[in-house]
Amino acid sequence: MYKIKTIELLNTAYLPKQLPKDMAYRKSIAFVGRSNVGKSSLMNVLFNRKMAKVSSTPGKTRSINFYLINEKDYFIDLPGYGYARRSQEEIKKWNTLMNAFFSESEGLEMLFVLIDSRHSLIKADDIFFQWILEYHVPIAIVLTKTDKISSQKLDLSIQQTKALSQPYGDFNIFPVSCTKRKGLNELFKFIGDVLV
Ligand SMILES: Nc1nc2c(ncn2[C@@H]2O[C@H](COP(=O)(O)OP(=O)(O)O)[C@@H](O)[C@H]2O)c(=O)[nH]1
Ligand SMILES: [Mg+2]
Repeated sequence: MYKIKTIELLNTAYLPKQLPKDMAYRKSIAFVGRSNVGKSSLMNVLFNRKMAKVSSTPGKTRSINFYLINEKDYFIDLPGYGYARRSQEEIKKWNTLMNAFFSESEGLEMLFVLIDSRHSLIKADDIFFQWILEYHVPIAIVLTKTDKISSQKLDLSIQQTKALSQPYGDFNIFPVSCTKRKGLNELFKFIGDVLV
């Protein structure tokens, strides 16, 4: 079980040159997903305090935020993808920054890809999975907002997510609800195994 004792927002990078030098050797986990999938909410419940901004306007975060946890590990908040109203210029910036990040992320022990449990994988997620494949990073899926669907629908969503993500790998799937605080223990246990 991973226990968070201290949290410090150490670094915010908008450009590749702003990425922290120690990210190559610090053990880290990162979170990514479509805009509005519930990434900030999940990080806040994991942190048990409001560090990440929960937004009503999607597509706001364009930076990579590095949270130093327990003075040794990084929890990394990556900018969302699949936001329809993003300009070509912004997409290019996202690509450049994310490419630089994943090219230097030897310390990355797990990338959590957040998927909305109501929709499972949609086109934007497929595009991301295809893009991330070449970096060979370990991936796990977090199904978010499970309080919004029935338990039968959730079972279906898990099966569907397993099937749709199969072409990209055999990933662990963690269903969570931030509002109902469900599935968090399983996630912390997994994080504990990952960041030994
Ligand atoms: N019902 C429900 N709503 C959620 C949950 N997680 C996030 N939300 C809502 O979804 C919206 C987007 O959340 P946010 O964390 O800002 O998403 P982000 O853009 O991925 O960082 C907000 O209105 C949240 O309150 C959840 O587990 N259950
Ligand atoms: Mg956010």
